[in-house]
Amino acid sequence: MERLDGWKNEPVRIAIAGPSVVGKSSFINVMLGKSKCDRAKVGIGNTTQERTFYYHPKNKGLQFWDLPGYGTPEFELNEEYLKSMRIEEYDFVLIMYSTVISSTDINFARKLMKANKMFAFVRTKADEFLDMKEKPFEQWCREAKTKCQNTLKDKGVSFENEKEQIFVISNKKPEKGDCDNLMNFLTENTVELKRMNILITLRRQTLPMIDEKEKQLLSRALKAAIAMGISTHLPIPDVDIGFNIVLLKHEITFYLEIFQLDKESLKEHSQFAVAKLKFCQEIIRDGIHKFIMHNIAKLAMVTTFSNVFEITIPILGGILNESISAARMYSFLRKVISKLADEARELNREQANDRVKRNC
Ligand SMILES: Nc1nc2c(ncn2[C@@H]2O[C@H](COP(=O)(O)OP(=O)(O)O)[C@@H](O)[C@H]2O)c(=O)[nH]1
Ligand SMILES: [Mg+2]
Repeated sequence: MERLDGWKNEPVRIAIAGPSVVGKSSFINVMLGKSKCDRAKVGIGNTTQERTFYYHPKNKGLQFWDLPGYGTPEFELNEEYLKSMRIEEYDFVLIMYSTVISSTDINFARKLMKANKMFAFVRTKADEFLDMKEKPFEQWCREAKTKCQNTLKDKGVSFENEKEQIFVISNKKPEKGDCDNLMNFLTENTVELKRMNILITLRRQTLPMIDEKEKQLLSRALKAAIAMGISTHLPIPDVDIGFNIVLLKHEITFYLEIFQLDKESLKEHSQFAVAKLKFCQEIIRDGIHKFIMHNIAKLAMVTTFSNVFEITIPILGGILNESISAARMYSFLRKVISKLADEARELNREQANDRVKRNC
């Protein structure tokens, strides 16, 4: 199991930079969810005096570093600032601005380019333009991005993937604008070993994130199943999985949390939506142990093959047993993962419908 959880030792560090009062601390609070995390202090002045990091209590692997706003007499953007902020340590730097990009922001971006750091520009407070009479919100967002892109181009700041590294968001209404795109961007651009840290922590769950979670978990399930198959020599097709039940419980608990379908996370949704999630309701109602005992035979359909192997090739039985029991575990875990992924998608759709209804 330790090897499976190797990603925990590879934290993702994201620096949130920009001048004061643009919404850096508010953004961190949106990303980590409102309920349980240590909230970043939001204010009207220089509320952040030194770099501070925040993580979700359940996962220390995704760290948001709240940097003191630059461009003030206290924090001029110079070599000393970059040194004390330890710019070299971050995986991503998000440069936040709220109305226009300043020459200080551009200088900062240039320094990041020089240091080969991945960065993106994020315009906050988009909600202030939600109910404009002149143009629809989506059009305003597109124009804001093009404007930012042109300004940067004029000043010689270029991205690998131009349009995709400029985001327009609202911390007050994260469902509007690019907040979800920004989370997808962070996930997509993180190396595989670190990716789980982003996936497990961010409270908003987009459809591409659910797909990615499913993919990552399937590859993890294969490793877990092999570990289980090797760690115990199961008498096949006996359903008594003894020691492996502990490992299976660990895996399924983890999947529920990853898809945000655990008991705690479900409390944040309407009972109407949650009632539709039959599969995870069954796990929660029966308890994971009972669920495994009831379902392992039904969901792991390779049992018949194992009988044949045992009868026909008794000498190779030992070796085959290992791979077959691994195959059974994998088949079981795969089905649990895909059913949970489907329910996470369903919940996502319900939430979207709910938002549309509330906005009507
Ligand atoms: N309307 C609106 N206000 C925001 C948004 N983000 C932050 N604010 C407000 O802007 C002020 C400064 O926010 P804060 O997060 O402390 O900014 P920081 O100094 O960059 O960390 C606070 O009053 C926030 O409530 C946003 O997206 N929309
Ligand atoms: Mg702040």
